[in-house]
Amino acid sequence: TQTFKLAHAVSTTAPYHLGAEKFVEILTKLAGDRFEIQIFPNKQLGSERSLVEQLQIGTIDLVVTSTGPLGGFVPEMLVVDLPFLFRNTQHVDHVFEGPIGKTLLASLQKASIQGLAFWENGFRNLTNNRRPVIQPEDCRGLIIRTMENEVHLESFRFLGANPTPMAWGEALTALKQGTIDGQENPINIIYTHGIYDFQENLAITAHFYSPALLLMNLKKFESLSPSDQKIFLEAAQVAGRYEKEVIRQNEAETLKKLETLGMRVTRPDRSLFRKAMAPVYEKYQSRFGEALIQQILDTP
Ligand code: EAX
Repeated sequence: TQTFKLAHAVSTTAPYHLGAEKFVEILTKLAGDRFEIQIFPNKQLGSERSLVEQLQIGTIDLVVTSTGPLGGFVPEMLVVDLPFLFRNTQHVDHVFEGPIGKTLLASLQKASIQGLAFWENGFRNLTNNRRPVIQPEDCRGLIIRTMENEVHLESFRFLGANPTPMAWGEALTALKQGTIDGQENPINIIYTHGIYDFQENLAITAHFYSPALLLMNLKKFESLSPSDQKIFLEAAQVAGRYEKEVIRQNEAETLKKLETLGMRVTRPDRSLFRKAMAPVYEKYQSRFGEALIQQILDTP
């Protein structure tokens, strides 16, 4: 039996963890007990950026992560983090299951990473402890934690907020200590990390779509036989579809739970936020190429 270490940085109730367990289940169904996957959840082996670094050198074999920190390893990945780029989950699936997704997965190889499949973190919403957010002006001066992602940081600067980049573990501590005013994450992350305990206001801005990925150390992937590589890719794909369904089917119900748990939910006019963040496109389309951004926007 070949043993692989799989790590992630979210709680064991979060969809990434459920997806990782599904991946193991499917792999076992397809390959019997030839592979043993040990899951290290909940930031045990470090933050997402650190997990990707360890994946590159091979001390960790598989990682589930958001694309948040990936732009620092593979600049092409940053295009997916542009605000209001994805219209809905159907648009998301058409992009990431099509040629654009394949190209993005291939771009990871030069960083010693094999992208096995796109999973999902989700559309990101804004929480804060200072005031309900109805329009961009309400964000003025708010100290908002963002992921370590320059497109996210720039987008919040254009919004008039005061963004500060942090790993997720640091963000949780800062939220508990009240040293920051807010953060932004999908509903499933807000719920599975108890953010409702220390954040009062939730604005359904859905300002970024946050993809996730199941990644594998490239050398380890290439050491597999061609048929076993197919098995790993197939298991990653099927587990990814399961993980997306878990997020999407529970979204409405989880949002109701957040309200019951005391969060005050606002539904701002998202077009105001899109307009406020739009200048970040000018800043980045020279880097990503207008063609790729247009290709994503034109995907049905
Ligand atoms: O990947 O760091 C973040 O805010 C991520 O969205 C979260 O931990 C899941």
